[in-house]
Amino acid sequence: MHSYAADAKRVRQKMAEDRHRPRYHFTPPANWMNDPNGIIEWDGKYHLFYQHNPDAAIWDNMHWGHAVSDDLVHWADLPIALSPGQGGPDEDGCWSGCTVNGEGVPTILYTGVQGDWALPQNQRVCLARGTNDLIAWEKHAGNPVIARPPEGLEVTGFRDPYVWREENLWYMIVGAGIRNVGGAALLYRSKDLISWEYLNPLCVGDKHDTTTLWTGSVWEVPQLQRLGDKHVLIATVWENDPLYSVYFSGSYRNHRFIAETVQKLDFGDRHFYAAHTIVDSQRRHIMWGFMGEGRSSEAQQAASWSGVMSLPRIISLRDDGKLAIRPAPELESLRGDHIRHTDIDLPNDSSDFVLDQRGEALEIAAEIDPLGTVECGIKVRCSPDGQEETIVFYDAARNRLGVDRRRSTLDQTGMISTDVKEGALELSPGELLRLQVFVDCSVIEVYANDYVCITSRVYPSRSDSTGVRVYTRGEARLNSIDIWRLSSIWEMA
Ligand code: DQQ
Repeated sequence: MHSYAADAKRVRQKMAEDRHRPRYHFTPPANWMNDPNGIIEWDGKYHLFYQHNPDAAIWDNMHWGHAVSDDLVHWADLPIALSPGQGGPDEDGCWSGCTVNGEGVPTILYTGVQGDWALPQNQRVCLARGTNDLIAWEKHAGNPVIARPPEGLEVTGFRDPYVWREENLWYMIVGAGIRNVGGAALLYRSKDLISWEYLNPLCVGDKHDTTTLWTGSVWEVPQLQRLGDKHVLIATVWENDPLYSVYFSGSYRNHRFIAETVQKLDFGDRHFYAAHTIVDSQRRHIMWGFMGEGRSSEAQQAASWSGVMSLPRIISLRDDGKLAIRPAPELESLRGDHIRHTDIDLPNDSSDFVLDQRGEALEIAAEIDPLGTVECGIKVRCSPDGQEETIVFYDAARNRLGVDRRRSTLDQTGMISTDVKEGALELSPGELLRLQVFVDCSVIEVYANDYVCITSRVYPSRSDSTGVRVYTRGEARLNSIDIWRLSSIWEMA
């Protein structure tokens, strides 16, 4: 085994007893991780790169961590791909970017930071080329390939190149903000990935518009994807702090993107951040996001790890302009011990239907007929006495789906996020509520009716908070529920 992988395995083994550390979601071997970067399928393998501080569980000194997978589920750690270079344009950080196939050569375009990162002129586009196994990377001697933001634009951010091929040329958007206007994606063009010509803003938001979902001052990690006969612009809204990931659906013509609708990608807000999407060899659009912690920096440092990658999500576009979002089917390979119940009338009283399956790493799939219910849903990470529980709820009166973590921990320090996050889920008359909930220690990922997602993080204080219950306020019918124990993706022996 490569010595980096052996070291990483030892570190993972040491942390295997940590009750909050996910088992089947990707985490860094140790220390800090944030955005997914430059994911690419190369020679039949999926390569995941990620923003990584290898020295501490805090955001600082960004590198590109690296892992590889044959099946999108099990990952093997590889050596760090990019590290800040002393005296170079990435001296203070190798920030987010993408990987493309540059005429047969794996090529990373990323953000180099030198000096005070808050100044947009210190954020520049750099390039590195890899060996065919994507393990060793050489930075382009002429870095940066884009040295400054376009003349005449007063930008408040300039980072996160995303590159695609169109009519035998390369196109790139860079995430930005235009002062007093709003977030923006700036469009460039190149013949060779090295020399870039600025064209125009691909799209600019309006930070003064509060009539639709607010899209803030800076757009980070923008991506343009063609889905069916439409285009979707994915971006992350930053306003002095990470807020949430959004997608605009609309049209791309004459090198401009015209947005028609804007939606949140995930109602968990900053728990699903910096979404990164690839198209794989099966022509599937696969998306990952960074699931930040919901506990104090001190707790993260004490744990020696921070940050989780979401499960891979397959996205497509529905007729109503919304994204359909489903977990990748490959994840079914993790399913083990299973229970199933069908046709259960949930009475209109306060009792919960307690499931005979417990665990910290579960997948739950339920189909509920809401009948006359006011609210119904699934409680996870429940202690036997119900003192700790996290509630995935469907509020039928308000057409909302949410995650309520007000009682997800008995910890009284106030250092753990305990709020309610929710968003619209409008069931048409007679439509069933279909919930798929992934529980993985401190991770909760909820998929509802194939188009609404809520990602959350919870830190139960009790080791017996492993139960699952179904509840209703008002009469409902549980058509079916399946619960699987899911296995770990890491070989610990
Ligand atoms: N994270 C990176 C930036 C990007 C931000 C720095 C998004 O390149 O804009 O770690 O989370």
